[in-house]
Amino acid sequence: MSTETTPPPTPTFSPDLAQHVRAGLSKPFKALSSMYFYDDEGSRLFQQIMALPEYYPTRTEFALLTRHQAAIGQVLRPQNPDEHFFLLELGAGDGLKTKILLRQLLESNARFTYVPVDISEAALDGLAASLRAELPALRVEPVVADYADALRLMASRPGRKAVLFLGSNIGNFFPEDRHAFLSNLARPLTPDDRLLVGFDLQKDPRRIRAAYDDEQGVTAAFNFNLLHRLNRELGADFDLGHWQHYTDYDPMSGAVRSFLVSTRAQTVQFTALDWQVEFAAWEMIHTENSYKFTRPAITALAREAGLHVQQIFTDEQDFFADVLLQP
Ligand code: AVI
Repeated sequence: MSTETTPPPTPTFSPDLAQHVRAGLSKPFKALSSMYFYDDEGSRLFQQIMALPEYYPTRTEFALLTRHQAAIGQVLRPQNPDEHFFLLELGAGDGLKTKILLRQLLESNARFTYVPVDISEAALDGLAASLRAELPALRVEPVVADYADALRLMASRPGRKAVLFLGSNIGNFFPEDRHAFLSNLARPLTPDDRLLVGFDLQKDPRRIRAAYDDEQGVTAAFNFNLLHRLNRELGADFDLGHWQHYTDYDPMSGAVRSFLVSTRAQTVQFTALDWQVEFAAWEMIHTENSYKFTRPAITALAREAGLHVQQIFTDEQDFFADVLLQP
């Protein structure tokens, strides 16, 4: 019998993630990007968040799209009904809300190809399968990509485009990155193209805060999944028993900020990086921003990115806005 033991598997990790973690956890106020929430488990948890009673944005935007589907379908498609266009959706996820528009466009005989772009292959596979079953006539070309690659793809694709960036994903950027992102998104657009962006509006601060700190703890699990991911992919040894989820809402800036809080002094080893990080008791890692907007802020943001606000669609309670922007 061989006495050899199987060597432990060498963790394979993304150099981008490794570099990001080293940089982020070396800052005076430690920070990690919420972009790394969305591995397959994170995407699954986000699906659960969207169904939570406290998490109003998804249901509200769903109601908004249902309410304004005919008008939105009309402004997204070219005036010439025979002209083909690409309906490109950045951060498509499960596409539940978008199906309202897809149905509307199909029923009005629009000629288009739906290009859902998402960072999670599992989420896109699920979406493609459900679209095949529910909307067999739809032309779909899913693309697994992050936002930067999606922007490159968009710029390289000839033909008319209607770009969807729904769900208040725009709120997850820092203000300076948000500006750069929207400017990059606007650059390849021609006056014939369309851009529909979802913004969560400022409202009762308690309602906003509750949406990011739900009773069942699903948002906490979503935040903790980032540490599980680092344990899995970078051989880290975060002990989840010594971390808490913490969220606050600052009405002055409109930012919901989420943190992971170290409840005691601790050292975390990253085996795959041959590196370790010290955390003081109650030190935090900033993990996410979810900005809430006012109408003047949306108009100013659009203008700075070289875009005009053409139309604002809102829900009955004025909680959420899908804004049509054009160069
Ligand atoms: C994806 N994004 C718009 C969500 C938001 O509301 O900022 C992510 C999220 N984070 C915690 N709950 C939901």
